[in-house]
Amino acid sequence: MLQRTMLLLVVFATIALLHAGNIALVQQNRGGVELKWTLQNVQIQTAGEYTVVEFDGGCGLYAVGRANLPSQQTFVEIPLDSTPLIRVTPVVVEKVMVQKPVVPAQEPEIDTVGAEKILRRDLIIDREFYQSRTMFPGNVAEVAYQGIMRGRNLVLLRINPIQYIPQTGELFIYKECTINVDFIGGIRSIAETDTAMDPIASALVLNYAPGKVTREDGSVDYLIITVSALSQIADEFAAWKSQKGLVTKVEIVANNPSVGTMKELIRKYYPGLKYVLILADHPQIALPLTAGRHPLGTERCQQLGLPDGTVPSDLYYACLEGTDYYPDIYIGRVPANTVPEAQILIGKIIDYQSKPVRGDWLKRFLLCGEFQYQSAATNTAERLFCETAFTIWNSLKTKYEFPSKTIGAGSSGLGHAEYFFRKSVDENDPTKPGTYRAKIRDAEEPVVKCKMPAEWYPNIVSDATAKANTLAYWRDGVFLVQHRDHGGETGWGKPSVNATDVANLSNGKMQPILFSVNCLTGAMDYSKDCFVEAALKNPNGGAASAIGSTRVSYSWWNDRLCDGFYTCLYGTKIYDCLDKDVIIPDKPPLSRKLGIVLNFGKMYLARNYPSNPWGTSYDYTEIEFYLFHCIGDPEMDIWVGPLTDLDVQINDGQIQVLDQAQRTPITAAQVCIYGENTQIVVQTDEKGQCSIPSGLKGNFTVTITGDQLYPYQQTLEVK
Ligand SMILES: [Ca+2]
Ligand SMILES: [Ca+2]
Repeated sequence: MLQRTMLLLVVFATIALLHAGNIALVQQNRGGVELKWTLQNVQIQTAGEYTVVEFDGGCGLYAVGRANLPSQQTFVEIPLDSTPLIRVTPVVVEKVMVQKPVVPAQEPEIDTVGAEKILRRDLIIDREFYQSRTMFPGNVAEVAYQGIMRGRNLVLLRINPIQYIPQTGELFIYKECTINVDFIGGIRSIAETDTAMDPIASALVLNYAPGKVTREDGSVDYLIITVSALSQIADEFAAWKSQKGLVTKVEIVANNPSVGTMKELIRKYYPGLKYVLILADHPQIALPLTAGRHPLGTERCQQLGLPDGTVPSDLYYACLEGTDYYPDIYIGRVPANTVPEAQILIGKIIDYQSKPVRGDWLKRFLLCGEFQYQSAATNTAERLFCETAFTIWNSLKTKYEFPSKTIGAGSSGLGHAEYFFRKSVDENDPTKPGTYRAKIRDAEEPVVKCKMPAEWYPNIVSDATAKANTLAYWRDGVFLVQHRDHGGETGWGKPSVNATDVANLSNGKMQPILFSVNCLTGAMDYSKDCFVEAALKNPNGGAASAIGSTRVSYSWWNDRLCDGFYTCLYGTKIYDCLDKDVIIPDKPPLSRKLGIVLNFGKMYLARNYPSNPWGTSYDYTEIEFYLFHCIGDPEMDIWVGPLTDLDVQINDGQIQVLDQAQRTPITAAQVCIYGENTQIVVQTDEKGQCSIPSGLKGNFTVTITGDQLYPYQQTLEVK
C-alpha cells in the first residue's frame, strides 16, 4: 500500500510569486525509476480578458483553442522490450481560484517572409472546453511521446502540475509529488546500444547510462548513396573518410529510386551504421514526401506559394527503429545535380576538413537577424529573433569577434531611446506566447526585466544597413553564420540577403558553416537553387555546409532549436539559454559534428517544448524534426576557433602527437593507418602516444584528426 499524504491548501489569489519547477531522479532499479517533482511557485497574472499561468522551465501545452497551461518534460529511458506505467503520488497540492479564463493556446507563428500579410489568423477558442467541468489536462504525469533513438526506448515524460476546471476557474497546483515510471514486461536493461548517440542521451535523458554495445568489426560507419553519374566524386569522398578512420561504403542507385528502395538500402547497414550522406539533388534522389501533412494544411500552404501541404524530408531515411520520428542515425545531403556541382560541393567539404585555411577568420562569428516589433509598441519585440541573437552573443561574446549593426528592423522600429525583448505576457495580445527565457524576464542587470542592455541597441538598424554589414562581414571571413528570422526559398527576411548575394560572395576558402534557422531556405526541391544551395554551390565563397528547413517552420520552436545547437556545440558551462529551469547537467561541449548538432537540437526541442497531442493531428515538434536538414556532411567537425597544430613523430613503431606550440601531449587524437587493404584506428594515450601494430608492411597513409585539431596527414612506408 502506498502511503498517501495530501495537504490541500486553498489560496485565493490572482498573483503569486515566481517560480521554478524541477524533476529529479530519486532512484532507479531494474523495475523502474522514481522521480520527485517540486514546484516552488507559479506566476498567475491577468492580462486583458485572460489569465496567464507560468512557471520557470514550464512551457505551454499548445492544445490549440484550449487553456495554455505550463508543463515540463524529461526523457526517461526504459528497456526496449518494456512499456511504461506511470504512477503519481501527490504530496502537496494547492488550490487557486481565477476569475478570468486561462488564455487559449493559438497556432504558433510561422517564420515565412511576408506570411502575415498573406494568411489571416482568426482567434481560435474551443467554447465547449471553456464550459466544461472536466479537469484539464487530466493527468499530472503522462507519456507525451515515446520513441526509439538508436536502441534507446525513450519515454518523453510530461508533468502537468497545473490542473484546471474551466467552468469554475479552479486551478489545482501540484507543488510536490513522487512519480514512478515502472518498466512493465521487460527483461532487458537500458542502454543496450552503442555510443553513437551518447552525446545526446548523456545531456537529455534523466537516467542516462552510457551505451555498452560494441559493433562487429567491419560494420559500416558511413554510407554514401549516389547516382552513377556522380560515383567518381563519391569515391573520392569515401577515400577521405576511409583515411580518417571511418568504414565507408558507396552505394549507387538508379536515378530517382523509390523511397522504399532507398530505405531498404540504408537498413542493410543498420544498426552499425552511424552516418548517411545522399550525394544527389532532388529529384535525382527525391526527398521523401512521407512525413505527413504540414499543420498549415494544403490551402494555406498554397496561399504561400507552395505546391501543397507535404513536407519533403530525408528524416524518413534516418528513422530505422520504432514508428517514431526520433532519428536513429545522422543523415545529410549534398544536393549536386551535375558533376561540376558535385566537385564544388564535395571539394569544399574535403578542403574544410583536411586543409582548412588558418587565421583569425576562425574567431569571427556572423550573427544576424531581425528586430521584429509589435504594431502597438514599436520598441518591443513581437518575436524572439533578436532575443535569440542576444542570447548567443551573451554566452559567446568573450570568445569571438562579432559584427555590429546586423539586426534589421522596419522604419518604425528605429531610433527609440530604449528597447525591450518580448515580455512574458504581452498585454496587447495575451494569446501570443511570451519569452521562455526567465533570466531575461527577471534579470536586473544587464537586461532589466526584458529591457535590452543599452550596448545592444546600436545593432538595430535598417534592413539595407544590416544587409550591407552582413555581406561585408561574411566576405571578410567568418567560421559560422547564424541567422534567425523569416525566410523564403531564395532569401532571408531581414537582413534581406538573397540567393544571388550568397552565390556571388567572394570569401574564398574561408568557408563558414551556415545555420539558416527560418522557413524554406533549405527547400532543396525548389525549381531553382534555394538560398542554402546557392551559398554552398558558390565556387568562390559562400559556405561549406549548412542547416536549413525545406518548408514553413515555427517561431519559438525554431528559437528552442537554436538553443539546442549551441548547447551541443559549447556545452552548458558556456552556452546559457537564459531559461532558468531547463536543467541539463553541467556539460562540456557535447559534439561539434554537424549531424550530431542537428539531431541534438531536435531532441533538445522535443524535451523542452511540447507538441500538440490533444485531439488534433498537429504536432509542431514533429514537423520541426522533418523540416530541418543537414545540407552537407553530417560527420564533419565544425571548427569553432583557431585550430591546434600538431607535431607528429613516427619512430620505431611508435607515434607521438604533441601540441606544436605548447609542446604538450595530445590525448584521444584519432590516428588512422590506412592502405594495403588495411584500416587501423587507434587513439593516443595520455602521453600523446600510440603504437603501430606489428606485422604491417607496405605503403600507408597516416591521418590524425580530432575535435579542433588541425588535421595531419603523411605517407608511411613500413619495410
Ligand atoms: Ca527512431
Ligand atoms: Ca535543389
